[in-house]
Amino acid sequence: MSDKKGVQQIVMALAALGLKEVVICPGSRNAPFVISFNRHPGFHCTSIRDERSAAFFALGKALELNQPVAVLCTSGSAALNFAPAIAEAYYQRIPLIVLTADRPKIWTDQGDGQTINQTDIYKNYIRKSYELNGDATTENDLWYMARCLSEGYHLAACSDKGPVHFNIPVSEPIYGTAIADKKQTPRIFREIEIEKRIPEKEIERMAQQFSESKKVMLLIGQHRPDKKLQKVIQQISKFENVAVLTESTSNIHDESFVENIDRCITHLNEKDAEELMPDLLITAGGAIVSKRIKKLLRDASPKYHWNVHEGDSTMDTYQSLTSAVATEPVPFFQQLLNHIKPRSSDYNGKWQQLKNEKEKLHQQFCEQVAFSDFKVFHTIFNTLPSSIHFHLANSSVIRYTQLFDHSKTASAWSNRGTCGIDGSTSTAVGAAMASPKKKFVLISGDIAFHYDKNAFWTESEIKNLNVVVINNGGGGIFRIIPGPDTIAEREKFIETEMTASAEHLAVHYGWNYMALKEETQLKNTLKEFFTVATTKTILEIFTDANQNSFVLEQYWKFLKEKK
Ligand SMILES: Cc1ncc(C[n+]2csc(CCOP(=O)(O)OP(=O)(O)O)c2C)c(N)n1
Repeated sequence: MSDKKGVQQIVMALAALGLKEVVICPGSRNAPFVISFNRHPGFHCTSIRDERSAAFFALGKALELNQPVAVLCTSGSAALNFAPAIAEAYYQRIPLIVLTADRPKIWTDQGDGQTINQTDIYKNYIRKSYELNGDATTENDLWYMARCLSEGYHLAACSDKGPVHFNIPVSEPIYGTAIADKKQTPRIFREIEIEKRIPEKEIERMAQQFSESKKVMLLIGQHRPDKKLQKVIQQISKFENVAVLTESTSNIHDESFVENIDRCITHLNEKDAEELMPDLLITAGGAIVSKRIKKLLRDASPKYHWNVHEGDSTMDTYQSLTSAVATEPVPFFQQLLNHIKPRSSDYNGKWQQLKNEKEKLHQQFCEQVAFSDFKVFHTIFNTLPSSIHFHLANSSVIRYTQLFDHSKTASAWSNRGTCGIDGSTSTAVGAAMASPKKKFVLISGDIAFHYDKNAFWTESEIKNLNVVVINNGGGGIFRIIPGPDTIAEREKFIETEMTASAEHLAVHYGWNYMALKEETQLKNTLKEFFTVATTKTILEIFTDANQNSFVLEQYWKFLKEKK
């Protein structure tokens, strides 16, 4: 290992705490850590050059493995480049252990190269930041480091999931090595996870609210696939007064769920809106994509709103929160299920009727729809085999996905913590590398794809990822949301029209490339892409920006007028 006792202590403590994956960015100041992580048998190290991409890659791995992943960089602006992924991890509550090497503090702001003030550098987006001394040698200092690492690791992994930062100044010389002192076993501690149960009196009060409500809406946001969650929500959905609304990223499915929210609620008249909005809203999971359901619920202001979330239960997205339930959804819903009684209501029936009507109209529209982004998504979701794990870039990709039957996806994920376009590809690459037996497909717009092209700048072999790039000549989202079309600056400054393709990039990084420009080959090409295409294939589908917005507008009109 490095001959620095402080560095040895940090690396050995992280090993003892259970860390396995370390993503390493190049540099010199972090060399003592590079040496120590790489030579320690407990770690799998991946080298990624671009720090922004590396941190998203680590996020994708942590997401997939459901355990902390560390990302390490040298001092200076390298550390700042971790920031976008740290913010994403913060809002998605994904455990990232951020390790930044630093120069000795006495040299901050004294004209030394690659030296910036790294203390609290991520202060708004981090669960906790620690300063550790890589040059530490005394027993007390070494104990202090192991204590901070234990606390931070468990914070990230369990008690307040998310990113935790350790900034570690080390002085020169930095390349010395030594046999680690076996007697120097860091004394770490573990935090015991507590199973939370709602007190009986409370759950009875809540069950009472449930039973008195003729209209109960369960709205499930982004959640990793969870069979137990699916099962308990299916059980609750059998109650007549319950409607369950989900999105592609909820990753739970059932015939009785309303899985295409916007399809059902766009253009609701006042009477229907009143009938369909709940008396009791129960939310669980992370981000909700649909802006329309947020607006409807805010306007409706349900009598009760319970937000069931281990860490963000007090988030009052719908301006109507009455109970913040700070627990995991599965035990809560299981407990609730034991207390609630059926009551007669036509609420579920009304939602099912609406859903079926819109489903028919949707199918009719799809049968005659012209070649466009809409048609591409329709064909993707009609062709995909059930074994594929999707990563969906922001922004029109994740929105189109909500309009189609996504029940066949093995899983769907999107960086909806900050909704950035800066790391979708790197996240997908990280997830794919973490689960080599699964098949992944990233669907991305052209701008998001080019933004994060350094995701492919890795020597590690990617074996289970393909990419669909929807090239609509710029930020297509700005043609399908209201507003940008009212200003002259749209094309140049907002949509940022562009003509580049992904072809040269594919060649540059040794990926296969397929292009599709017309409808005739769409179905067959997608079938081939999903089933036959070898991995590391980029399929670029070119669509017309004007046509895309026109078709989507027609779709909403069709759903409304044909009622
Ligand atoms: C880092 C970052 N910068 C800017 C934005 C604003 N933004 C949201 S979507 C988008 C355009 C995305 O275009 P593209 O990837 O082509 O996808 P499309 O909308 O065409 O599906 C932009 C610039 C953002 N979300 N994140």
